[in-house]
Amino acid sequence: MSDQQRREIKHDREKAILVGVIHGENSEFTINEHLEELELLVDTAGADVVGRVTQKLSRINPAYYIGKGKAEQLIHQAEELNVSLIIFDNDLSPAQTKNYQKLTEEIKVIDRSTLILDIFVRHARTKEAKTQVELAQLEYMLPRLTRMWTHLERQMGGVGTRAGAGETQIEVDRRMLRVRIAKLKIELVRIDRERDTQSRRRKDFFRVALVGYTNAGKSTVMKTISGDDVYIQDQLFATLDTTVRMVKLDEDHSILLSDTVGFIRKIPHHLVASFRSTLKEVVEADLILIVMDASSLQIEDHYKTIKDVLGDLGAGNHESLVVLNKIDMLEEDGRLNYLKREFPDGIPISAREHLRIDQLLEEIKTKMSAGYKTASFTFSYQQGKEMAAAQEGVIVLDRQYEEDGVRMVLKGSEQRINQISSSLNK
Ligand SMILES: Nc1nc2c(ncn2[C@@H]2O[C@H](COP(=O)(O)OP(=O)(O)OP(=O)(O)O)[C@@H](O)[C@H]2O)c(=O)[nH]1
Ligand SMILES: [Mg+2]
Repeated sequence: MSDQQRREIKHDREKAILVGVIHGENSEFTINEHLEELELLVDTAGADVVGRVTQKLSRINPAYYIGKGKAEQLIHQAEELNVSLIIFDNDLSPAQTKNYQKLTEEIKVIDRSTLILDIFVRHARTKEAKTQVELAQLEYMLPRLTRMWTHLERQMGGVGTRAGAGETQIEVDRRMLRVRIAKLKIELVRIDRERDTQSRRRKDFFRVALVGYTNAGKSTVMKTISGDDVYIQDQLFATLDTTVRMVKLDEDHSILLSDTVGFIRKIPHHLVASFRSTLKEVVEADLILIVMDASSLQIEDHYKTIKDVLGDLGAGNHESLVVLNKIDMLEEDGRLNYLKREFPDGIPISAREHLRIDQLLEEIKTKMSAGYKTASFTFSYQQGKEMAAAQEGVIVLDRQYEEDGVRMVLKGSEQRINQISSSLNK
């Protein structure tokens, strides 16, 4: 792309103002960090931030979120700056969204969830991701859909109105939306069933899932460990699907490694719900690698978000390892010491610079051997019943028919293998 083209593209980008509210426990510092993240989201969605507005509030205004005077001032400022987009870091209620539409026809006033959904629409590539995103978007829109809104949507384009679902939304009323939602749900059940068949085949392997905040470097870890070319971008939600790769750690240890969609603070509830089938690989994993960006000052918040989403998915108590990625970015030792205190079992690595990857692989192997054990057993030809019972819930790695009986090498959880041994030694 030439500089000229790049300038033109830049020129086409919409301008946005961000709004954050200092309220309750949230300090000004926290709000600024949140707005920093919101700015990254806006950039990923293809718009430029030209201003930030914050207001300290003891009470949220049900009509405009911020005070009415402040809301009018905000619209005025946006008009002056030629801004077409105002984005609240907090979720706006359907009523608040409608009230803003009464204040301005030209400027779109949206919230963080709408923006995240918009990015998901842009980044969805596979049929599954597209279906899931559309479902989440329609469910989010349903209570917010009004005549006036659809009328406005028709005139506006760009961020926040991008039509994956938008086209349908313009044409149809709520009832039609509900029909579409029902259809998408059926479609997802079908996709889910297909995934089930695939995942049954994967059951015999040790499955490791990469999870983490968006942009933490999950796909880079995947690339470094598997050696495969995967999609890596310095933007939020580059990955929306699940990729699974068979990785041979050494002669005795092979794992199935999966990389999937990242998490974010206040991720819209509908999104997590509709991405359940994509996230199945996480739910079924034997080991979860929680990949964190060690250079982020919001690392504790990120960790909390990840734990919350894992809990929601029913994977809160899975075996896990904390991976502190991007340590090449840490400038002072103090920071590393702090991280070591905060995450005593964390494994510091740099996926991009290939630093300490061996240590990570060793830790994975340790977890594997803790969970899995291989043992060899010989069954006499009279022990047909015992032999059949022993094969339940384990993997038969080898089977040899010898003179005195059948020799089998079995692999399974430590508990299961010990159980077989003691039943045979009785
Ligand atoms: N400095 C540094 N940058 C890294 C490292 N690992 C990844 N990155 C960069 O971080 C950015 C995000 O990396 P990805 O691997 O796409 O992150 P992800 O977690 O898969 O992100 P999403 O799929 O968008 O959720 C890219 O620009 C990477 O080059 C690292 O160890 N050090
Ligand atoms: Mg990724």
